[in-house]
Amino acid sequence: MQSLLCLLLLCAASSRAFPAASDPDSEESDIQRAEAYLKRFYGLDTEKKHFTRKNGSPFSEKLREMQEFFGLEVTGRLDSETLEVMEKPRCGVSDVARYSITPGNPVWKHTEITYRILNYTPDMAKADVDAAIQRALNVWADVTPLTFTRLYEGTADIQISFAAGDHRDNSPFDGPDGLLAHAFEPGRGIGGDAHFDEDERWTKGSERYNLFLMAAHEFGHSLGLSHSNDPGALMYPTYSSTDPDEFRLPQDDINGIQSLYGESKNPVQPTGPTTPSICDTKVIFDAVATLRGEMLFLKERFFWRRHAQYPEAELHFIKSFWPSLPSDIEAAYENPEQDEVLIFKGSKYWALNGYDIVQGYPKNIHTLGFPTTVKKIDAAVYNEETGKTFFFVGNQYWSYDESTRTMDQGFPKETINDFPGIGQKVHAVFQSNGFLYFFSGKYQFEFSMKSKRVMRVLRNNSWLGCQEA
Ligand SMILES: [Ca+2]
Ligand SMILES: [Ca+2]
Ligand SMILES: [Ca+2]
Ligand SMILES: [Zn+2]
Ligand SMILES: [Zn+2]
Repeated sequence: MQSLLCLLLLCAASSRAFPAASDPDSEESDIQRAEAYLKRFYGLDTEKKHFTRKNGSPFSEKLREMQEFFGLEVTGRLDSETLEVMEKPRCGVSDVARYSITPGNPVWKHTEITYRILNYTPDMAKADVDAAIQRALNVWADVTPLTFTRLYEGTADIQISFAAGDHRDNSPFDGPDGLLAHAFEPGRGIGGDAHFDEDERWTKGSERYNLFLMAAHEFGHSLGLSHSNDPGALMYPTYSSTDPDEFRLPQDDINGIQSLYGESKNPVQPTGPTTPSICDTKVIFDAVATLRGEMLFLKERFFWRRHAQYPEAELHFIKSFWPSLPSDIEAAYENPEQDEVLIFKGSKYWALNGYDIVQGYPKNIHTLGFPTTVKKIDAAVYNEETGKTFFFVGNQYWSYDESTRTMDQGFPKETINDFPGIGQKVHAVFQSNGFLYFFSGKYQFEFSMKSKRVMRVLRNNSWLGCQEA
């Protein structure tokens, strides 16, 4: 388990830095793995005569379909990015609607749904399994008129079980990782049932794989939802990198389930988080920092990673790169001399060295010399020319000397006095080519350090590479 996680992180860290392996043996096995993936999740028919992988062949067409679904560059070629996504642990249900001939999705005709837990995993206490299943069903009950009643005998609509390998439904599991679980759409018999791969280690905490998160996803299928291509959605096919304690059902899933069953009877309709868009011109970033020539734009559970050679920024979960970091980061800056990115939230801060968190962190911001009246940092940026880091707090800023590791005398000062034009609270700031880019409310200000003035006002999303007109 631990080694898979490291492998994934390594892949993520190195995918852009190194070309894909060109060893012909590994290339052939990559292609075979890709074929198996497309066969299972995209209905690729490998039994057809004259099967080829040429451009325009069924293989490359299905590959394009898969690349489009996951928001990858649509090339029809098996590149390292595509392989990386195929390696991710995921749900066993296909990404294309299985009964495309039947219009609409099958749904339950009754609202009082029954469920039964047929057996338990030895990985968790029974009471914890019961609680995870119940909470996962409540995720859906909270936003629909559906109710879930537990049966202890007989046949329920949703029969829940743990099984390993072949378990007689023509959809065998595959040992640890890979396929984690699957569920059947509403219907009689096996319809609605949810199966969890017993070869996984199921947990109630944040370690992989959290049973509640996976069950909430599977019950979406049990109720008639198919996979969503919104990377922030619960119904996205790969295992969610969300803190189970902070989980809230995303709006995309609420819209999906309500289109099948209608709104909840609750007088206040629940709403959920939406996945940020690179085309939102007024996006408010929590923090922005550079990282080894790339740019990181942090927002809620996510960050965009902008690589100079690629036209569009990629959206990732913070947790999929740094599992122990919280969401809603408040400030971040890169200190290239130390090769560290410092991340701030509340009175805590973390030092990242690439994809590792430096030992001994988080630390308290007051160890940097802030008085106890400072409860959090709004934005931070390192100035390469002076070796000073500016911390912005409200309408004031502080200057920290990285070489002596002390706060400079005479601070805080009013931001507007030293950065004319930057009068509001600073949400995020970073440095590039001698300019500071201040994000303040709906606008971004390009501030020249030389001439000490704002040169341009930009849209907040100007760095993300939105392709829309
Ligand atoms: Ca059933
Ligand atoms: Ca598995
Ligand atoms: Ca901020
Ligand atoms: Zn699924
Ligand atoms: Zn099964």
